[in-house]
Amino acid sequence: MSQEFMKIVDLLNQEEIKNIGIFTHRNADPDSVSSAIGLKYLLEKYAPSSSIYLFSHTMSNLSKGMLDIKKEKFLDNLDDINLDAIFLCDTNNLDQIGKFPLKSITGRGILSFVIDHHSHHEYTDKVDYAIVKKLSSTAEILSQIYMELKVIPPPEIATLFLIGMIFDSRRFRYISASIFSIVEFLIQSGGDYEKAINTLQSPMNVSEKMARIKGTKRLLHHKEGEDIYTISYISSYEASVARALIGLGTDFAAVITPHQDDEIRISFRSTIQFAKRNDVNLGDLANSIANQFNGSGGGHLTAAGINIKPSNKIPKDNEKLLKFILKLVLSEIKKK
Ligand SMILES: [Mn+2]
Repeated sequence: MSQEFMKIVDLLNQEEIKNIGIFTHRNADPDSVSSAIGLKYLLEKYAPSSSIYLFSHTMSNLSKGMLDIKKEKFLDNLDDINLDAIFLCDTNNLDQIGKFPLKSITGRGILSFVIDHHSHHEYTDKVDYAIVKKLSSTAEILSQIYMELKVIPPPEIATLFLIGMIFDSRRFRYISASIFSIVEFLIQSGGDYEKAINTLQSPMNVSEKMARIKGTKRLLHHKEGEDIYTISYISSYEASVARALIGLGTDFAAVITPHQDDEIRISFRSTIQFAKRNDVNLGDLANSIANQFNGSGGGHLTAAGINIKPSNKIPKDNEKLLKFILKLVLSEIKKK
């Protein structure tokens, strides 16, 4: 992996790169924040004549807490920074990064790179170089690059990497063969495991709890063979509601935020058994559904999401919307 990273470094050093922007997905989670900061530190070492900026559209509360461990500023607009190179970190396409007008600048010959662990997206084929690995987190990809390059991360960055890895691996539920040797490397570099765990233990706020309760009340459920599908809608915290539904015992959950800020978001979750039984990867399912509505989607085997624009094809009535999405999901799964 370090060889792949050095290819990026070569590309950066071949041209006169003044400003590099690192972008991550909207509602940046702990993995994206830790990997973006870790990437910035690495680039400061390997492309020392460039200025490196971090950008995020929005950030989860958990992630904001991580910025107390390592003070870094994430910008929410491009202002008058002229970027010569961009990185997408923990995301693989321009639709996921939110409001930044990158589509208009990427045509102008700036370098673009992807470092990510989500299921494949077409955009990755168009960039100058992409490091995409099926590991449980992007923090793990970056930690491994550090390890191979023998770069010892500062203790705060090692702690952030631990947080990203613990979060995205669902506390080591999803692991790779090398994850524990990477954890060992991070701890030996001064990473604080206890602090990492504590940072992830922030209590759920009242609005999230209410969202889970409302989401459960509005449920549409459907049984197909062994599988129980649940579909619901809520104005925010859709990912949390979907996780809660899996916790309740359902095999598949889709939670919709109908017409929020002129977009519809849907969070999908399933159990591993569901994914195996139906031979389905929710990241691919989300991408396929999003493409039918000119939206964007993607994710992992058992967790994914989409963003689409409201259109005449999509019912405005919430009850009808639930049935509509259930039908779409079932037809995607039957395609298999
Ligand atoms: Mn991630």
